[in-house]
Amino acid sequence: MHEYTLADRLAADETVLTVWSSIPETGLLEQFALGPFDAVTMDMQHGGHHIESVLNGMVPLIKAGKVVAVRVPLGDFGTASRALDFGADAVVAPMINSVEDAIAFRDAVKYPPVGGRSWGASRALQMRGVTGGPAFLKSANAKTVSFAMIETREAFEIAEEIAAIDGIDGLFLGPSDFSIAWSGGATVDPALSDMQEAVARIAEVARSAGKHAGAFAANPATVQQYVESGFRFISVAMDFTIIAEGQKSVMAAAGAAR
Ligand code: 3PY
Ligand code: MG
Repeated sequence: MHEYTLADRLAADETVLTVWSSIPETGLLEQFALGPFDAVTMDMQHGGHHIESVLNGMVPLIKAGKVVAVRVPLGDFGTASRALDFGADAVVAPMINSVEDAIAFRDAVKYPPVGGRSWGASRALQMRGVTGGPAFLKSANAKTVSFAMIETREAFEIAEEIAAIDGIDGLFLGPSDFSIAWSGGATVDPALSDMQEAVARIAEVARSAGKHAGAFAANPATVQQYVESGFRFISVAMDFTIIAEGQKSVMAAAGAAR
């Protein structure tokens, strides 16, 4: 089994690229365990992942030394705590729109004295090869990463306050929801040009607070733009897009484009 690595890699300012996993199949996650992505983010908010697929799906990934992140359902911080108990490296909480939301999230995922996470991480200890509760208690807050998603104008306005909270390790941009908010509901467009300065500002706010910046790149061609802005944990593509593109490219290579 492998130790947690995401926190160390981000602290070293490495870029960690993740696939966004929506299809709750361990067999598919095994393929990502063998593939080129640094990380897999299992999506329980809009994707099909559920508690059992997260529990089972992270096994081949951890064995292969991949970073495992879980995006939890809206407002479901208890599930964030469980994902960490199972052995996840990182948890991503959507729509953190107030300091109260951020504190409730923090309290569920960080042990005292930082938060109020409840003890029960036996599986994480086993999966991560940690011997003894006290050793885990001592290191878990620093080794696991909590990302608060910034997806609305309210969140953007208080991003500095959210980033300053002890136990919130990073801000994570959700560009689709952010574009809906930015345009007052007129459109959904992660590439919205008049929003990009605010997008870069999210990374700047996180980094100046000594925290990490993450983002969902709706288009892999925008990953470098996010890197240049200071984002380091970046989703490159969704699983079903990869499968759709792969099918098309195989058929095209066979001279049978459909
Ligand atoms: C968004 O872009 O709103 C997201 O939540 C990414 O999945
Ligand atoms: Mg969103």
